[in-house]
Amino acid sequence: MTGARRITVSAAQLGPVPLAASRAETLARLIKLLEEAAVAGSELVVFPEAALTPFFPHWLVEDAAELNGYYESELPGPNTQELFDAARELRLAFVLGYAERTAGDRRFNTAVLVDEGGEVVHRYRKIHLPGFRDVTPGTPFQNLEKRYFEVGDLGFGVQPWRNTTVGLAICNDRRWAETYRVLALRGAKLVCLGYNTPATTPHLAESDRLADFQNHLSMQAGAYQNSMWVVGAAKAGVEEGVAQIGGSAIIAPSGEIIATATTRGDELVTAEIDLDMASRYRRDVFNFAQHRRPEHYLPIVEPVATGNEYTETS
Ligand code: ING
Repeated sequence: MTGARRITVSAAQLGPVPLAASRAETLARLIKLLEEAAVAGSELVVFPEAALTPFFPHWLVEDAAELNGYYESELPGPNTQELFDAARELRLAFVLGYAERTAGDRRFNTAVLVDEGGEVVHRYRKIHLPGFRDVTPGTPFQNLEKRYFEVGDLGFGVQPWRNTTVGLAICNDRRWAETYRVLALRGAKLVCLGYNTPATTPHLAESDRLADFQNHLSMQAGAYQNSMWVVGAAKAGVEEGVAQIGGSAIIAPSGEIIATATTRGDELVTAEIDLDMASRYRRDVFNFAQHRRPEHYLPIVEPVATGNEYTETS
């Protein structure tokens, strides 16, 4: 396709990050994936959510010093400088998910876009925090993101990068239609997101058999309904006793999965993507200006009570 705007991108799936692993050992795995991406001709590498540490919201951490050890107070900093240096040397841009602790001791589940010059050019703080503030007794693992993170305060921003516009999201965000629609309304054509997704959901066991399906469903629907490319990178495998899905994928504005991981370990998933496909679908199918009519979506007619509305007690 002559003149098309084609770039090569990678989802850098990670297997488990054990508690026993040193920060240096983990960082070496990310750098190895960067090097693989450079050999594959990739220009942007997407790492998972919480890529530098185990996903500590899966358990209760009561010791303050231990808890602080999971966050980064500076980026780049002592735990990430080598990654930034390697990416800059390889002229690779990357997205990194990590636990952020601000100078004012505010804590967020964060992802940053770092350009090929090693500059943090965009930051996103996770808005849809699943799970709870307090421990759920009797479940095999927890999700305490509401305990360890604040709701993101940056909204869904977009960042021009190379000849496209990038938006970031994190994990549970990908399940919510608003994530993609708001990014699309703001001009994003490429959404990069990382996730740590358990293969079982203690509060909704019936969905367990659908964990992989609902992962791809969420990203494929978001990509198609908003004419976007979506790159999703998993932290996969059994991490501190919690089995997590893989399924890292590169998904086209057509909704098709054009590349996906086949393991639950460290695995680079790379594809050359045609950015103009996003423009074609936005021009012909999801042309917001021509076809979308938000002014007609309201007022919502109050539903006539039929007696089968969902209530907490039903
Ligand atoms: N993890 C999970 C996710 O959204 C989850 C939590 C799993 C919520 C399954 C609902 C159903 O993929 C994170 N970290 O958000």
